[in-house]
Amino acid sequence: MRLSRYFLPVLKETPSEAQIVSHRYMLRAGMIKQASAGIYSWLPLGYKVLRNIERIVHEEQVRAGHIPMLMPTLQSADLWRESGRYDDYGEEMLRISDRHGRDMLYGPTNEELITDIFRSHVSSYRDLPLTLYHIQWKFRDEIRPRFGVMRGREFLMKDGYNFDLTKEDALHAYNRHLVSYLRSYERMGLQAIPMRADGGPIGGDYTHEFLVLAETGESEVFYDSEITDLKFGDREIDYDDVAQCQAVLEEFTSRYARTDETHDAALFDKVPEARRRSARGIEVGQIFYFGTKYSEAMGANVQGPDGKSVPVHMGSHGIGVSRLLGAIIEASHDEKGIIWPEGVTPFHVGIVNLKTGDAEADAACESLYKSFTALGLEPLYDDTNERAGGKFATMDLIGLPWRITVGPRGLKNGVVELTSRRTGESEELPPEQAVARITAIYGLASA
Ligand code: 5CA
Repeated sequence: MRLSRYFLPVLKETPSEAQIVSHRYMLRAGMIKQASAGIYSWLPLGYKVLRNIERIVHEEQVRAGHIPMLMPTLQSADLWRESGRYDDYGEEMLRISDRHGRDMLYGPTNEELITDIFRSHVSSYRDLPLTLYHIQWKFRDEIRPRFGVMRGREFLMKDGYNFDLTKEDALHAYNRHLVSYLRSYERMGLQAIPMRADGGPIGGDYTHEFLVLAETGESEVFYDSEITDLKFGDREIDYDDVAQCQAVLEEFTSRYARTDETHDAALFDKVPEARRRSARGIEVGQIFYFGTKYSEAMGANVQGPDGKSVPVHMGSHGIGVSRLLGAIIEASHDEKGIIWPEGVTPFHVGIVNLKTGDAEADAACESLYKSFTALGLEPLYDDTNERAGGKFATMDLIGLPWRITVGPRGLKNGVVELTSRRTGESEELPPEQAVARITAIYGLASA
């Protein structure tokens, strides 16, 4: 993309309404614009990152054997009356009536809708196990929407639902989700720690939240510091291997780690004092096993191997896709702006032309641009007439992990400058080598 043709409405001033750094940078970098309280338009740069996060979530869910689909945002109140949650959900639910006076609602989650789909089409244990998921907008009429996309009213969530014959099978589904979430967050450059939590309006008392530690987080958490040393990394995992998934769950949940809702001071005291931590965290996901809560209420039964009809065991599993943008920025920024991890960056590399209009500099930039594009990478080329200082400030603010600076002086010696946004370190090297370096970083074979 050429910056001269892009839509990147960068703000010079810090917006006064933004209280936390991720919200400030998302507004300043022209990623989002508030449409009304807790509801945002996703401008091109923000939209790109949102799509990248979605892609990682999809890839990891499909890898775990879960099946993508799409359910609507608007739902009929009748299904929620069946589960009993229409009255329970309270003021957070946005209730609407259509022209015929039918009660509708903007879905805050989808347990009812998916259970209805399941009971309409599945009646035998032979069709199990089954895990369906979608990535769809949700609406919760939060009393205090704040911090930009972090606590929105309209927000994008991945929600997945497993249907199993037995509790053991459903717990395996729970473990599969835990593993796939660890992988997903690490690919986004985040450490998200599973912590024992509370079921809330979803239900069930077996649930973990995934928390990214950050001072601006809304949750208070207590944990054994040893847990922060754990990494999933690139180990192989067979999602059908029950013991292997169980072992990962045990590895990541055996140490003390709880949100304030389930915090147990007596148990916490057993952790050696030097390792006891209390901190703030951002909840970026939650997994639940709730047994037959919805299947019993809504008659989602299957015929078991013995011919008896039994309600299925279920769980639901959510990732806060839009909230993750805020969480990633909270975890990865400096005083100049955002620092995107390679896995989610909106453009792979920025190209800064120090002297737009200079024939040699223009040609060198064009050549870099073409090389990256041919390799399937997306460069953002600043071909505007802005001063060099302004160009650098914009690149630093929008946080592309790599920048190539091209100017007449360097070109005389046959070199450009490659700069890491994270470390600030720069290196001069011939353009072809800069391309090779970047392609290697993104795991592609260079030309
Ligand atoms: N049905 C279950 C799992 S699919 C469910 O709704 N779980 S949840 O309530 O925990 O939401 C899942 C994730 O959505 C949360 O972990 C959080 O990351 C994100 N989320 C929840 N509320 C908001 C909100 N108001 N703004 C942005 N993200 C939110």
